[in-house]
Amino acid sequence: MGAAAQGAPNAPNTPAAAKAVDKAADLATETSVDAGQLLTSNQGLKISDNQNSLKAGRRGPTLLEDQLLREKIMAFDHERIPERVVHARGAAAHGVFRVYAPQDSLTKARFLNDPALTTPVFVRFSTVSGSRGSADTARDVRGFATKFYTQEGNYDLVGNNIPVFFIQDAIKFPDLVHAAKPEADREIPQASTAHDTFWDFISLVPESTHMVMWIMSDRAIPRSYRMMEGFGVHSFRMVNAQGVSRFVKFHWKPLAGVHGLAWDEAQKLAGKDPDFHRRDLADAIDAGHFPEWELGVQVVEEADATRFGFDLLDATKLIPEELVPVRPIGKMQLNRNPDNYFAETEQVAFHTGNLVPGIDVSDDPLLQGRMFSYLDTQLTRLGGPNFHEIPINRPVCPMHNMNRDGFHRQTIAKGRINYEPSSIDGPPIREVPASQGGFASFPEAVNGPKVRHRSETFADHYSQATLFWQSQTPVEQQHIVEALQFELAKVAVPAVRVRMLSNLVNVDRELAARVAQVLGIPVPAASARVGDKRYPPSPKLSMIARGNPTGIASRQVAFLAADGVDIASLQAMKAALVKAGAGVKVLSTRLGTLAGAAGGSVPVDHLIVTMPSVVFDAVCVFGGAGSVAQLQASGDAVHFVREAFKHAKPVAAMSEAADFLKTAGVLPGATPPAGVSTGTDLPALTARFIADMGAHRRWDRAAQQAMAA
Ligand code: HDE
Repeated sequence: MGAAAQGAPNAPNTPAAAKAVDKAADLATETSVDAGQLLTSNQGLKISDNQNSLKAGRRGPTLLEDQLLREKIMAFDHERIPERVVHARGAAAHGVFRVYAPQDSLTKARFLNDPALTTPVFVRFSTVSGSRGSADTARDVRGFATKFYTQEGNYDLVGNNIPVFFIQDAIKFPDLVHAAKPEADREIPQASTAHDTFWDFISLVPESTHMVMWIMSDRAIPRSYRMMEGFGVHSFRMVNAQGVSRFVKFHWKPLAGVHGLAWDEAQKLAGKDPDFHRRDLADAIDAGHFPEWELGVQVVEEADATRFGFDLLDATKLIPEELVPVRPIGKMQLNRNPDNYFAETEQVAFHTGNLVPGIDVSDDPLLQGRMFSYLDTQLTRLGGPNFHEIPINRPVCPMHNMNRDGFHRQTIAKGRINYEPSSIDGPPIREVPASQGGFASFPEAVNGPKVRHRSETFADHYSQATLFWQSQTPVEQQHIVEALQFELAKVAVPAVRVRMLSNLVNVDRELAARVAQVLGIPVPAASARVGDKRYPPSPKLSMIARGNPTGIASRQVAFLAADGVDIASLQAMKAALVKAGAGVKVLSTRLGTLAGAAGGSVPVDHLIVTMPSVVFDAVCVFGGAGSVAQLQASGDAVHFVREAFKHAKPVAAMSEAADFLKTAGVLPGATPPAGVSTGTDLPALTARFIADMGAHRRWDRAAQQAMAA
């Protein structure tokens, strides 16, 4: 453990010592730079030959005594640790959190009470069901796990990008995950729920219906980790200094808006750039486009736990924001990429039980199971009980206790006292009363018989699924219908499809009918249901109706060009887009530089075939007769624009490049389809293009369904 770490054994944890520590400085004590150094063994022995093992004779067998070969191969053989049983695929970043104003009426948590305090954070985003090497853009819920390195200890908010969950009780989690993961006999399909076992389980567990609506929506194929909401999902408690406890639901609201991919695009990205989200996060931070989220809370008095017609302890339910507004309390910014994927992103260990005074858990039976699971899983994954000493996991405040020994212990605890209480060898280690900052669980009164039982207040499985459906815009509803058609069409067992449709009838008859029509089966009778609460639609549940900012910072734009291009227009458009924060790449059919129609040259960034349309947000084609003719002759260029069009992306063409759009079939008549801009007036074209990009996609573009790409 680094000497500068506040968690070092000799650091006192008296209040006077508890000053802010920069997590980056803490990690720096462990950071090593190999560049320019002399090559040594693990023991520091300088190595003279790293190319050849030690042999008996020039062509003879390798000697057992070759300690250098043995050490190197030993390290290599053990580079892998077990991947996370869920959320194996992820990417992370460092950042900071700051509260806007003291939240003392709500919580005594110090990091939520001092606006002058900057709390370091480490955030890991993930998919759930795919393995570590799976594609980023699978249809799946995304993990959104935040570790706050507070002065009172680490606080982990281990959430998702969807505010509800599939199941109500932790005892069903292994079944859910088994059903969603690749099927047990052949281990296929990878990172996809479009298979029999998932829908078999889901159709038999109607409490999952609300969550199913969310994962069939575009929330499950985000454009970027930076463009997702985050949710604590469960009701947690906040407790103030007077001991008053209230329920809170946590929300992360991205300042970049909430945006999704097209499903066809997500599938293609899985092959063309499986690291799409990972790359997007790292590139945005490298470019200085630091992702930001506001932390918000919905607060409910404990006495009101069932006032809204559902139970706040039921993780398949949300509180509509129109019922209880989200109160913004602070802001998080991610501003530094990890230095080493394994040391930081892979070894970070989150735990719902990492709490600080002023934040506590509720009796939600799903959360209760998580309180057990997270510590338990790290024992196997990180190889013993000392994972809290791994640099990314250790707190920035002092840490002292009598936990001892075990695999990989780093701390050298001095003296013979390894128990508490003690009276010899100096002043004893001592407890801290709650009044002085010690953690004390909220003294909730509990009684009742010991039973295996699901509360009757959890029984209504469909009303909020209907709320979600009815809160979507028509385009979003269409995407949900198409996702259900896709997934259920991949189910081979007819009875599973029918049973799922019976559940969907309870959500909305028309929804079930639209799915059934493509499956080629009649709409079955509704399955049994309990409860029928009517909610007014909640626009905040819609990615579109919620309202999003229209800036284009960090959006990626492709310029298609070839020799003979109108360089002046290309440069002027590029300058305008870059000024607005977008990234621009020139793509062509060959690398090198392109000659301009009126002289000059422009460098090519990528071949069209290596950077497909799916990795861009928008595409612009430039004039110059020679350039247009070459692009018209390139199947890859034509496909690029057709595909961008199919995925509802803004397409622009300057002057005679409109002919190229005609060749590509995206400009069928005199009036351009929505989000397709042409013209000879560069400033006007640029303004339209930027406005279209700010709206993300033209999902309403009528012709894209028919586009073959
Ligand atoms: Fe997790 N979950 N989970 N989970 N979870 C894990 O912990 C578990 C649940 C979530 O980036 C595991 O270290 C149970 C809900 C995230 O490292 C494991 C139940 C939510 C991450 C585990 C749930 C989450 C995990 C696997 C049902 C949203 C990734 C590896 C009772 C609120 C954290 C690990 C990271 C990871 C258990 C349900 C979020 C096995 C038993 C609901 C974001 O401990």
